[in-house]
Formats: sequence, structure tokens, C-alpha cells
Amino acid sequence: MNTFYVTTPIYYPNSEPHAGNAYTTIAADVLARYHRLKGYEVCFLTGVDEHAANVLNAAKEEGLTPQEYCDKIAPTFVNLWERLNISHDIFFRTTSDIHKRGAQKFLNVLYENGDIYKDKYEGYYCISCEKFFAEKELTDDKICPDHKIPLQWLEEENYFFRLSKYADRLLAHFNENPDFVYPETRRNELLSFLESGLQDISISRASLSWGIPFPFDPEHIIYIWIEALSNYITALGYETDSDQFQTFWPADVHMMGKDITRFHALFWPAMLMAADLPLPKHIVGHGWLTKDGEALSKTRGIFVDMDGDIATYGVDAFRYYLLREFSFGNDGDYRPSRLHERYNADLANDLGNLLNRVLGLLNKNFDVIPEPTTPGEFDDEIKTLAHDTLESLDSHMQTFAYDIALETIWEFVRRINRYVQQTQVWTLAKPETKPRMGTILYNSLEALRFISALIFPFIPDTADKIQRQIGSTDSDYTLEWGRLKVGQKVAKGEPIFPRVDLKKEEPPQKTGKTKSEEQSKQGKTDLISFTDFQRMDLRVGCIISAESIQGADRLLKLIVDIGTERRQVVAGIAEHYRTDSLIGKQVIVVVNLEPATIRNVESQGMVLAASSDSVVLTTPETEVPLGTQVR
Ligand code: ME8
Repeated sequence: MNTFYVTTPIYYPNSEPHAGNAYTTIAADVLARYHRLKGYEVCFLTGVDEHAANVLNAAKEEGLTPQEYCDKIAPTFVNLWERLNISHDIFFRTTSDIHKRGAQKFLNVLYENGDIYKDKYEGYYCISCEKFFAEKELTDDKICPDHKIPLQWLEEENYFFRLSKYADRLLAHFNENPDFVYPETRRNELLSFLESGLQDISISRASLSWGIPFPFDPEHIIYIWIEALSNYITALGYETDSDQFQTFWPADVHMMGKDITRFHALFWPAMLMAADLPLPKHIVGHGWLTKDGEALSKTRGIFVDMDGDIATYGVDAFRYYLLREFSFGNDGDYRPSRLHERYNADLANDLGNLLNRVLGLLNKNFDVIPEPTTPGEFDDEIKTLAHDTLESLDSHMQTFAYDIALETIWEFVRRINRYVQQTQVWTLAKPETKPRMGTILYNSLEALRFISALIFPFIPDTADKIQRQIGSTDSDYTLEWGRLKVGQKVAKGEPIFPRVDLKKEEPPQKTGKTKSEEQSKQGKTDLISFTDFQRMDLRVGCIISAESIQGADRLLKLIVDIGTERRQVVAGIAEHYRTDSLIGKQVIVVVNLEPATIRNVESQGMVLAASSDSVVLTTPETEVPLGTQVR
């Protein structure tokens, strides 16, 4: 069986995890789930990096020993991973005995191979990065560029690792394996660092007691990064050369943020070379998650309200937003308003409504899933697209392009919405067309089963909900068309993404006033704020009937299908449109307008039109699924 070993960084437990840590871990989880789905034997490792100076400081502040402090914080990581549906196989702690013994064995091997020597070290050190800064990296104020804290001057007798000895081999490895580091920008940064030459690195600390002692000199503690990197092998049982180690090493993917790619793509491979072990296949360094342009950070106390957003929108919406919104290699600003929009447009509307609509039609017209006896227009196109989508997904996953992978899946979701629309399946309930209706509904439901498998790695809860609603008792995530069982009963269909009203507002502008407030101060009183605009719920609907209203020459009574329901709308367009010319026309409907009674007829919304001498209905440029939000 093929194997797949994916890791996250082991995070510092100096405080509870934040959304940045969640981002990396979710990205690794997608890979783990995806490979399990494809039949790989998977090992997914995550954990905490406990011997950090920041942990020591945080423990002191609380009057705890570092071990007590770690014992308190480590479970907060486990809890978050449970809440986020992370499917890790190992949660590893570097205070475990298996790690201590494994790290010491690793150091011994490097020592015995002649790659460790003793020398004096002096330089500036950041206790949050846990690294020394080279002369060329220092700024005048000696502040860490990432953590914005003063660097500390350290002078010590240290052990050194002969990193410089491996520069040529590393360069050759980079050149022979162009996909060793993702994305390419990160690879290029590392390559130029490598080309500028490598110096030996200090790998011990004499002044600390919180850490793992050197096996050959217990006066010295192993430098945290060396010990931490070795977790990728010690967690598998490197110490005893276990079966698990033999099965899974080398790692397929080390997933992390861009801050620590140098450690993983240069120092770690060089140490593995020194220990005669094979190198990991891919080092993947994603961009920063930012808040108002500043990277989230435990040290700097920059957080987003992850818990609040998960409580409001659910775990899957949070996972979906992170993976769909940001291009994986780039930084991305976390914005609750965008999460809200993605929730409504992609999840509730495109996917949730499709499921509801198909289940509604099926339950109304059939007792069980009907047999697809009557092929017709568009059926083959749908099947081909299902397979093409799978192929695209495969290739996007190879390059960690989560956003494009999800967009590809959603193109398929939107195509199925169009299929339902184009075939006008709801009009086919007559006996002579019912077999065709059954076939279309079978295909739509099979498409939903297929979609549930495609989305499973990204939003597993939703995939499970879809499977349950389409009547699968054992979820069938097989990525082959036509597996849906005829004769199966389907559920009534509960909304999988219930409506959420926007509670939060975008933070005000830096002046403390919103732009509209500023502008109204300048006399431009006719402007509305973006938030005001966002309160309007505009949807695409389709006019399915139009009739005149007695005694009102200018008004028409329209019935408009807005995807989830039908609305009766009174519109002042009678002088401009013949009733029969309106049927089937897509229009934009204000769906959250207070109902009004006009000439004794209730109007449950408003259709938009350009209005001057003539009145012209506003329609989408091309046909789109009903209920699509307009913004
Ligand atoms: O560096 N955006 O631990 P750490 C996206 N213990 N991801 C972010 C992020 C942000 N704003 N902030 C943090 C360590 N991360 C070491 C690792 S591994 C052998 C040792 C994520 O707690 C991202 O994955 O500082 C980053 O690389 C990691 O958290 C740093 O976690």
C-alpha cells in the first residue's frame, strides 16, 4: 500500500493556539484526509514544542513549573484540533520520553559522524524565534522584525553543527528536486540564501536547564530547534527503528508557515544527510494570516475571534473560508465579513440550496431514489465534468492550490444547479415525462454524492451531512460515477447551512469614523455606508408567472422563484412588458424588503429595474443559479 506522512510544525505552547496555527493544521488535515480517501496508508503528526524559553517565562509568570505549564496548555491544542475536526494520528509532546531518547540518539549519531564540535558563540538572539541573528540580518535598534521585541546578547561556549559542510549537497538537492520547496517564491528565497553560503550553527545552550541534555555532555542543553526538528522522526519511533519509522520516513510533506522554512529546508535536511537518513519530499511554507495587515501572533497578542466565528458559522464554514479565500503561498487578511459572504454565497446558496431543492423535488414526486432509465440532454456532460473535476482536483492538490481546488469543485456544484434549471425538472411530473424527471433527479443526487466525496477532505462534516440526507447509511465516498443506490429512501432535507444574519461590522477606519460619517460631515449626505448596503439581500430569481391586477393599469402581479421559495411580487412594469414575455426571465429581487399590500395584493419583495421614461428590468448578464446573491 502507498503511504503518506504529513506533519505540521510542533507549536510553542507558551499560550493557547490561534487561527494561524489552525490554518496550518487544517491545511495538513486536508492532505491527510485526501490521501486516506485515495487509499493511502496515512500518518498525520502534530504536537507541541515544549522546551521553549517563552514557555519558561510564561510558567514563571503563573508561578508554575514549565512542565506544569505545558501540561495545562497542551490540552488546549488537542481540544482545538478536536473542534476543528483534525484527523491527526499522533499528537506529540517533546517532553515525552520517546522524544527525549530519540533526540539524544540523533545527536549521538551526528556527533559520532564527526559533524558536531565545540566553540565559543556570541551574538544577538530572539527568544520568540529561538534563533541567533547574523550580523547582516540586524537592524540598528536590534529588534526582531517578526516579534518586535529586543534581541538579547548571548555569549556562550557552544556545540556547533557543521552545516557549511553540506552546502554543496543541499544546493544539488534543490537543483535536482525543483518541487522540494513550495511555493516557488519561497524556494527562490531559500536558494539565494543557500547560494550566499552557509555558516555552521550553534546547537547547544549552556545557560538553560529547561530542555534535553546532550547525551555526551549533560552540562549542555540541545538547542530547541535541533531537538524540535528531530520530532518528525522521534515521533515515529526513530529511537528503536520501529516499523512505523520504517514505513513512514521520509515524510511526504512538512507543512508550515513561511517563517520557519529555512529551518526545515536547509538545517533539517543537512542534519538528515549527516545522519544518513533520506530527506523529506516537500517543504511547504504558506503565507501569513493577518489582521488588518499584521500577522497573527501569540507573542504580540494579535488574534482574530476564531471561536466566535466558529460558533456563528460552524467549523466547516471556518475551514472552507481559510482554504478558499487565500491563495496558499500568499499572506491573507482574515475578515469576518468575507467569511459571512462565502458562507451565504458558496455554502448556503450554491451547495445547501442545491441539496434542498433536489431532495424537495425527489420527496415530492418519488418514494425512493428512482432508476435513471431515461437519459437526455446534458446527462453525459455532467458525468464527464464529474471526472474532469476529480482530475483537476488531483493536480491542484499536488501543488497545494487549495483555493483553486475548491473553486474547481464549486464550478461543478454550480453546473449541477444549472442542470436542474436547464432541464426544468420540476415541470416533468406528468406521467409521460416522469421517467425523465426521475433520471434527472438521480443524476443530480449522484452528483451531490460525488460532490460530498470531493469536499470531504476540506469540509468533512458537511460531506457527512450530505451523505446522511441522501440516505447513505455507510457513507460512500467512492469517486466513481453511478454508485448511488436506486430504491434508497432520502431524508426530508434540513438546511445544512442555516441562514446567519450579519452581526459583526467591519472595524471602523483608522480615524475612528466610518467613511460615510466622514463624507456626511463634508456635506455629502446622500452616501450610505457599506454596512448599510450589505443589509440588502439581493437575489437572482426567475419569473414563473405574471398577471395584471384589476383596477391597476401599471401594476403586474409576478410569482418569482428565488431558489429556496416562490415570492409574490407587485411590480410597476405593466406598461412596459407583456405578461407572456416575462415568463422565464431572470431578475434581481430584494428579498428582505418588508412585505407591503398594494391594491389589495401582498408584495413580498421588489424586482429591480432601470427606470426613466421606459422601465427595463435588471437581469444577470448570463443565466445563473436561482437564489444567487447579488452584491
Ligand atoms: O515556530 N499565519 O512554533 P510556533 C499563518 N515551535 N500561520 C501562522 C501564523 C500566522 N499569522 N502564526 C503562526 C514554532 N502560524 C516552532 C516550530 S517545528 C519543528 C517547530 C503557524 O508556535 C505557522 O505554521 O511559533 C507557523 O510556521 C507556526 O504556526 C509557528 O508556530
